[in-house]
Formats: sequence, structure tokens, C-alpha cells
Amino acid sequence: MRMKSLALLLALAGSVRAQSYRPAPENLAARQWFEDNRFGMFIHWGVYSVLGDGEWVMNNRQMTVAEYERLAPRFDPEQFDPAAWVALAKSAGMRYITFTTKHHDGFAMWRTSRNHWNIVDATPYRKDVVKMLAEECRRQGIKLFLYHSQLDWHNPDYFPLGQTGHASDRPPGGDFNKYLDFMNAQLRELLTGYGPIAGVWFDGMWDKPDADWHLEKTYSMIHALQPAALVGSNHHRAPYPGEDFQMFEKDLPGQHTQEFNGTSTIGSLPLETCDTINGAWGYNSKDTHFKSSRELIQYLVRAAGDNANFLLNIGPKPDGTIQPEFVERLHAMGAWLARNGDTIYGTRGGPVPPRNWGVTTRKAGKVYVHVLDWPDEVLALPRLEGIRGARLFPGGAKVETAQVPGATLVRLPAGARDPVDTIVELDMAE
Ligand code: JFZ
Repeated sequence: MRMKSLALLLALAGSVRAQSYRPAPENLAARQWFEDNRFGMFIHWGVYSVLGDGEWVMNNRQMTVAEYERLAPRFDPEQFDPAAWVALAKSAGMRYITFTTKHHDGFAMWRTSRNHWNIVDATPYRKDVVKMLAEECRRQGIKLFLYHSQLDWHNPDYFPLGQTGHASDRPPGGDFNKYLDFMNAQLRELLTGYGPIAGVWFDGMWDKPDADWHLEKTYSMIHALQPAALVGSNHHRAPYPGEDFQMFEKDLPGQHTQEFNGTSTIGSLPLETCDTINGAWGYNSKDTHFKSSRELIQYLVRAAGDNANFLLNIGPKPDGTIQPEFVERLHAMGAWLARNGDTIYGTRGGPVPPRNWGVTTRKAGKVYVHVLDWPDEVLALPRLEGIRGARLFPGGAKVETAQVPGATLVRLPAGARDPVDTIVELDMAE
């Protein structure tokens, strides 16, 4: 009886603790920084890059662990230049990098002491890529988030298997709690040996959504080691206690063009949406279906209008270089942001909810109307009160507005039309 009530009490205490996550002041400041900066670079890079067929190649080609391990001796990215990668991100106007420290194949891109399945011990390259990148990010003043897969196709204790990784030919059996200890130990290495980490971007919980992941333990360890680190997870569900931002994959928040976003709803945390430049996350040599610079800029603007960050992916080649199609688009985005960044950075979603023609963003005393798909010379907005002035951004040519019952009309000057984004800056009474 006494034992029972003790167990009950402990369980209760556990759940109360989980419910009562209070982000530290540094964490709240980091959330604000995150929302103010809006644009990040996602990087998918690992031994899978060798085959040029995406990061799911082990699963898709039904490779066993033994077969897949043979890729590591071929991964020798001699041309990896972290300074050039970080400079590329900065030239695109990106303010942070989210790097795959471990993807579903379990391969660690840093010197881990937990196994030999890592870049230092298993490849001829032998250098700690996470360390090189972290140092360069610090040098160039860009924040580093760590992508980390909870799903692991390589570790024998990731058992029972979930929805994927069935051809890996591992011995059946294994202790899932032992796997979680391994994962937490690896995360501890990452959060103690690589300087300030802006956040951890978890992925793969969707593989076994109803297993007991002991999230509270992992999340509170991260927050104890680095209180400002933002925790987020790509589980496609409403945020769990201990998470600091909410992410969407290949969809603007709340949209459901992807099957796996079927039930996602928007919570109250900072938002981020991620997407690819072609269709692939990890390097895919055959995928030449590149989005245009215009599409990518418009996606960034739509995300900002939805009050969300945009995390745009590149999949570098196995030799460490980045294909010119990616570089070209990133440079175009950077050039656009150099002119128009004031209407994106430091803003929040604006007073007019996203429309087919475009979106609005806002900051102190300003509303920016982003016309992406120009409907007509006259744009009818739901009525906005307190407009003190209106002009084109940039340039400042005067824009006429008129208040009519139930609407604010904005007349876009003939000749002002910008095929990417025609921006009208409104001065607002505060
Ligand atoms: C995940 C990864 O699987 C993918 O490799 C990439 O890293 C991306 C950013 O995140 O993508 C998913 C996650 C879940 C599903 C599909 C793709 N799902 O639930 O079908």
C-alpha cells in the first residue's frame, strides 16, 4: 500500500514537472532572437552523401548495416571548407545554421566516445566536422543548431523497430532505454564540447510515436547544460512540454499539403518551416528540379507573414563542395534581403492574415504589405486603423490609401510592380 502510493506520488511529481517547464530567461531571450532573425540554413550531410541518392538511401535500397558501413571509408570530404559554408549562409542573409550531427543512419559527424560509427574513427577524413563548423560559426557570428535523429537504423538497442529501417539485418532484441542512455550521452557530448549551441532540432520520433522516449529527461538535460538552447522536434504533433519552438516540414504553418502534416496545428511557440531547394535533403545528384529564386524568396516572405522562420536546406556533395545551383539561388536571396531585409528581420506576422495575393509583416510603427501575386492596381485590405503614411519600399515613392467602410484600399502605382514582391510600407500610429 505504502509502496503503491509512493509510486503514484513519484509518477505524479514526474508529470507535474513535465507540465511545469518554465523556460529560463536566457531561453526566452533566445526565442525572441530566433523570431527576429527569420532565416536559417539547413545542412544535410553525412556518409549517405557518397551515393548521391538522398539521406534515406540505406532504408530505400534496403541496405544492411554491414553493407552501409562500407560507405564510410569512401567519405573523404577533402574540400570541406567550413569558412566558405558559413560565408555562403551569411551571404544569403541567413542568421543561423542547422546541421545534421546524426541522421537516421546513426552516423556521428563529430568525435564521439560512444562508438566508432563516426567521422573521426570510421572515415579517412578523421576530422571532427561539427567542431570545425562550430568554430567557424562562432568566428563569423552565426548561430549553430544541431539536427539530431532520435530514430537510429544503426544502433542495435533501437528496438523494437518502428516504421522504418527493417532491412538493416540487426540482431532482434535490444534495450530501448539503453539506446536512450546512449542518445543522451551523445547529446551531452555535443552540448558540452562545442561551445554555445543555439538549439537542438530533433527528428525521427515519428518512427515510434507512442514509445516512451522519456522526453522530459532529454529535454531537461539540454536545458540544464545550456539554458538558452531552443529545443524543437519534427514529430508533426502539437509541441510537448520542454519544447521551445515548433517546426513544420515542407508546409507553411497550419497548411496540409504533405500527408504527414495532416493533423498538425499551430501552438503558441515560435514557428519555423523547412524546405529543400530541389526535392532532396541529402545530396541527390539526379534531382535537378530546382525551385526558382523567386519561389524561394516568396516562400521566405510568406513564412514571415505567417510569423514563421524559414529554414532552407542544402545537401553538400561528398567532397565537401556545394553545387552551383544552390549557391546561385542563395546569392539571389541574399541580394534581395540586402535591399528588403528591413521588412523581414525583426518583424512578426502582420495584421492582415495571409492571403493568396501575399502577406503582411509588422514591427514598431510599421506594417509592410508584401504583394507577391499582384491582383490589380487596387488592393482591398481588411480595414486598418491609424495609417499615417504609405510609400513603396524601398525607394519611398508615395502610395495612396483610402479608408472606405470595412476596408482600406491601397493603390499600387503603375510601374511599381515587382515580379518577386511589391512592398508597401505603412506608417502606423502606435
Ligand atoms: C525528416 C527526415 O526523415 C528527412 O530525412 C529530413 O531530415 C527531414 C528534414 O525530416 O522527414 C520526414 C519526417 C517524417 C516523415 C517524413 C519525412 N513522416 O512522418 O512521414
